[in-house]
Amino acid sequence: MSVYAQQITDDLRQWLRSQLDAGCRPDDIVAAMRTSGWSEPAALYALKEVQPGAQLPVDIQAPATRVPEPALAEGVNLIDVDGHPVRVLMTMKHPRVVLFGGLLTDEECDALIEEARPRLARSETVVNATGGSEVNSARTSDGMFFLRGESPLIQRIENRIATLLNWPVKWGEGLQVLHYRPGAEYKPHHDYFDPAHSGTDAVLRRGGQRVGTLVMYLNTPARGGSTTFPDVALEVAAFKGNAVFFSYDKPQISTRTLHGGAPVVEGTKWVATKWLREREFN
Ligand code: PD2
Ligand code: ZN
Repeated sequence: MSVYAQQITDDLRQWLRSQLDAGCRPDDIVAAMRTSGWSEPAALYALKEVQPGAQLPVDIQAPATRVPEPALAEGVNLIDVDGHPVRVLMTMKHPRVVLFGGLLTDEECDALIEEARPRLARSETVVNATGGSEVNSARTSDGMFFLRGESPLIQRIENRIATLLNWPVKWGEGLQVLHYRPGAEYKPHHDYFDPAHSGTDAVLRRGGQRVGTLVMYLNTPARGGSTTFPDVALEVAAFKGNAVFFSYDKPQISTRTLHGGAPVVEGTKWVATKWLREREFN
């Protein structure tokens, strides 16, 4: 059984539909899923998703959404990620926030900036009504997206993130690099897509919700540019090579994951953001 067995993938949906089309009884389908590692509630939930009207034996609640999470046994302050040591500088439970030290080397930060620089353009934000994007005064940085696995450097960083956060590379969006000049900021927002907005359905078709964010600092701004979490009055200073991770198991403000990029006061700020989805993002 794969460790991701409890995740409802397109392959699973297809298999479930084929079983139902072939006239299999829900009980038998669930029994088959249980033999390959599914818990009964999760199997029933998956079945309900492909056949909303199905008569199932019990009333099903959605199982908790899995989220990315580093392997942090109690007291762990250093994680060896395939030979690369990553320090654990701070953890918080609610919101789930982990601050990593030395996730990227100085050379990796510099190289990422140089790969991104020629492709920077004014950053856009998602337009909730349509799911498209537009320039917005809440976000005054320049940015660009890499394709997943686009270069050997990107591959190396993506593999490290996947191992650190126990989340498959394919379930992540392409890396985004942002450059903030003095005065530039990213006003507080949530990274998940608001289910109440009409454009969200279209966005979710590609990989489901965002469930985690990793913001990697590629330089150390002279002053300003910290990442803030206003709900809990937390401020994370930007230091080259460090990264702040936070996760959200539902697209709700109760996750306390409102966060922003404070204005850069002096110097500039470079970050790379990796957003992680519920399932494969293509
Ligand atoms: O640059 C940041 O500190 C920041 C703050 C809030 C980045 C993001 N959000 C993001 O890329 O989502
Ligand atoms: Zn954000």
